[in-house]
Amino acid sequence: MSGLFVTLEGPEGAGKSTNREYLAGRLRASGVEVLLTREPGGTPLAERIRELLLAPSDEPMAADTELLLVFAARAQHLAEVIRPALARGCVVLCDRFTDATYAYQGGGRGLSTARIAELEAFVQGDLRPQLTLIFDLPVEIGLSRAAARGRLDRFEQEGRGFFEAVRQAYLTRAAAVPARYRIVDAAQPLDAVQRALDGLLPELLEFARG
Ligand code: T5A
Repeated sequence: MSGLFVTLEGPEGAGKSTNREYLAGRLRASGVEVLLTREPGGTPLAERIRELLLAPSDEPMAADTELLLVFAARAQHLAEVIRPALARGCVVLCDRFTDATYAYQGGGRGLSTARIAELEAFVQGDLRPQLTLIFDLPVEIGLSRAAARGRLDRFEQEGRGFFEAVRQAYLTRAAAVPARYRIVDAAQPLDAVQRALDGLLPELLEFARG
């Protein structure tokens, strides 16, 4: 594979969706072919799995069911979108990937990291993002941004302790493998966040051009 696989991560309301277009635009302006996608989702079938995952329901979803649905969507996304785009040499910019599974299903739900790693190896083989930007911010700021948008999805209805564990899991992963992660202070005003992304651009372009 000759492309570059970059993922955007962070807790709820961190600004990933707001900033992914910005980053894609900056990369495209520099002559790079970018494929912008997201998880869970990214293909029609995986988007249907996303609906199952996000819709509040009277029947509680077992944590293992949630984990398997996340990886089922990922298998489809990898087969239909991510692997072909990387093979074409694109920069794949993906809003959430398996770090979110370690953070939400591992940190938030308390599922075993070893179990997640088994599924990661099964579904992805040795494919991992080359670079991951973590949009980090205090939980209460992210939740109030998410709440301001209106109706909460199934994850957003979790309590503060869940999101503190999610945030901590992200930061722990970043600290363990600092070469792969860049932390962006997402609590800043949007223009400051975008200046920080501009600062990462030369490095991203260097990665993309090999
Ligand atoms: N999930 C996902 C798992 O549990 N396991 C997995 O393996 C995967 C892949 C996805 C859910 O699925 C879970 C995690 C998630 O809960 P989603 O809707 O994609 O659902 O959830 P998020 O990715 O969290 O999307 P959000 O929209 O909540 O967060 P974003 O994208 O980080 O935030 P964004 O850009 O929508 O911004 C939120 C609001 O804040 C404002 C924006 O205008 C917007 O209104 N904003 C700012 N305001 C002030 N200052 C800034 N700097 C701002 N940046 C954005």
